[in-house]
Amino acid sequence: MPDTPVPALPALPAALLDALHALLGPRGVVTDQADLVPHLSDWRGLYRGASPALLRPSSTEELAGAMRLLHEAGVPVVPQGGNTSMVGGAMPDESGRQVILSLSRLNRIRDIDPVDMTMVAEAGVILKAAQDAAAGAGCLFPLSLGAEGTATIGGVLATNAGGNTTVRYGNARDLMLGLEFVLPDGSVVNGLRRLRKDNTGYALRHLMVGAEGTLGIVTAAVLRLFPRPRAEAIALCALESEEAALSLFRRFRDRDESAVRAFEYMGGNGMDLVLRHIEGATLPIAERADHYVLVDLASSRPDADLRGLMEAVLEEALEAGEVTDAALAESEAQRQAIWRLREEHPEAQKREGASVKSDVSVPVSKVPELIRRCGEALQALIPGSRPVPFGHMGDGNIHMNLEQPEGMDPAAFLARSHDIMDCVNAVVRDLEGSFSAEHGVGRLKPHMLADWRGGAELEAMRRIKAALDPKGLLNPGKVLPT
Ligand code: FAD
Ligand code: 2HG
Ligand code: ZN
Repeated sequence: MPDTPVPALPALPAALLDALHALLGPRGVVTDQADLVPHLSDWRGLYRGASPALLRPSSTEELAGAMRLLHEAGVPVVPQGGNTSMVGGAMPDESGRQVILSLSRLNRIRDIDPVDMTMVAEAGVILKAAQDAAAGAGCLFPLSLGAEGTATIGGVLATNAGGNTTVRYGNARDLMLGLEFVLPDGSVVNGLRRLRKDNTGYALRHLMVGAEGTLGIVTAAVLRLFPRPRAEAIALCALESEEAALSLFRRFRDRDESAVRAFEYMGGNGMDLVLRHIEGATLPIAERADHYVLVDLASSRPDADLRGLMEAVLEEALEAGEVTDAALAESEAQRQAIWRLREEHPEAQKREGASVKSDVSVPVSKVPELIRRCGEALQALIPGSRPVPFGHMGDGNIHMNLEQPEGMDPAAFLARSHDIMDCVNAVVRDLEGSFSAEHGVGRLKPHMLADWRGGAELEAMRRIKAALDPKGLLNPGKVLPT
C-alpha cells in the first residue's frame, strides 16, 4: 500500500515572512513543523490542526506590529496560551492557513501593589506563577484550577475560567479590573486601569473576557488581589445522596458563607477511577460511597475557628443522616492528598478510556436533580456506560461526564458524542441551565450556541464580531456558528 501523501501546507508569502522575521527576530517566528507539533493538538486529543507558522512576540508592540502585517495580508490568526482548552479553542483548523499566535514570551509580572491589592500581569504569565507572585507579596490571587501549572492569564481571561474558588471569589472576569488588548487590525487598547469604579462608556474589557480570542488579543491585565488566608480547614465527606450534598452546602452557607472557599461534589464512579489510576491516591474514610463532597474553608482572620465550624456543621449533618462519614485534614500533606482526589478526576478519566464531557450549569437548587436525571438518561442511552459527575457544586457547575462501558471500542463510544451531549443538554435545558458553564464554546460547541442563544442574542454577537473583526481573521470557526 502506498503511503498517504502528506498534503503540503500553503506557505505564507515570502514578503510577509521577511517582515515578520524583521519585526519579531529569529526567536519570534517558528516555521519548522517539528517545533509546531505540541501546538497542533489539544489536551483532550479531539483535534489535530495544521499551521504554516507559530509567532512568539515578546512585547505588546511586537504583537501589535505582527497583527498589522497579518491583517493587511488577510492571514487568519489563532491565539494560544497554555493550550489547555477543553473545547479546542486554541486549535488551528486543518487548512494549514491559520497562523498560531503564542503569548508565551509575554510573561512578565509588571507590577504588584499590596496597597491597591492589584497585580499587572502579561497574558503569557502561567496562572501558578501569578499565584506564587501574589503570595510572595503577602497576598492571594485566588483563581485556582487543575491546569494552573500550564494555563495562562490571557487564556483564563479569554475563556472567563472558573475553577475551584469561584464560589467565594468569582470567576476570571470578577478578578479583572483593567485590560490591555490588541484588536485584529493591530490597534492597541491600553485599559490597564486599577480602578474599582470606572463607568466610562462601553466596558470593552468585559467584551474581551469570555470572547475566546475571537475579538482581540489580551496582552496584559490588572488583576485583583485579596488578603492571604491565615486559617484553613478541609474535609472529605461521604454522603447519602445528591440532595444531602446540597443540604450540606446550605448548612455551611447559612453558618458562614464567607468561609466557604470551595465546595466540590464527586460521584462514586469518578472517585473509583481516581483510586484505580492515580498513584498514591487513597480514600481517607472507611468505606466507598456513591457521593462525596470536598469542603474547603478559609479565612484571612487568624483567630477564625474554622475547625470548630467544620466539626459543628458536620456533626449536625451526621445526626441528620446526610453525611455518613468524614475525614478532616490534620496536616498540609493530608490537605493536599484530599485535593488530589478531586483534581485528578480529569486525568483518571483519561486513563480509564474514552469519555465525553459536558460542562454544564444549573441553578444551585437543581444540582441534585441534574445529576440524578442525567445519570439515568445516560445509562438508558448507552447501557453499561458510567456517569462521572463531579465539580463545582457551589456554583451549580457540574462536569456531567460519561465514561465508556468497560470493554467497548473507544471509537464506537466517541461516535456517540453528540447523542451523549444532546442527552445531557435536554435535561439542562429543562432545568434552565447552560450548555457551557466555564470551559467556553471553542471549536466543539458553536452549533450549540446557535440552538441556545439564537435570535436577537446571536445576531447581536455577530454584529459585534463584524464590527471588531470585519475580515473575520481572529480565531475563525470558534464560538460563533458559521
Ligand atoms: P488556551 O487553551 O491556550 O486558549 C483558550 C482560549 O483562549 C482559546 O480560544 C484561545 O484562542 C484563547 N486565548 C488564549 N490566550 C489568549 C489571549 N492572550 N488573548 C485572547 N485569546 C486568548 N477551566 C475552568 O474554567 N475551570 C477548571 O476547573 C478547569 N480545570 C481544568 C483542568 C484540566 C486538567 C485541564 C486540562 C483544563 C481545565 N480547564 C478548566 C480548562 C482550561 O484550563 C481553561 O479554559 C483555561 O482558561 C485555558 O487557559 P490556556 O492558557 O491554556 O488557554
Ligand atoms: C475540573 O473542574 C475541570 O477539573 C475539568 O474543569 C473538568 O475534565 C473535566 O470535565
Ligand atoms: Zn471545572
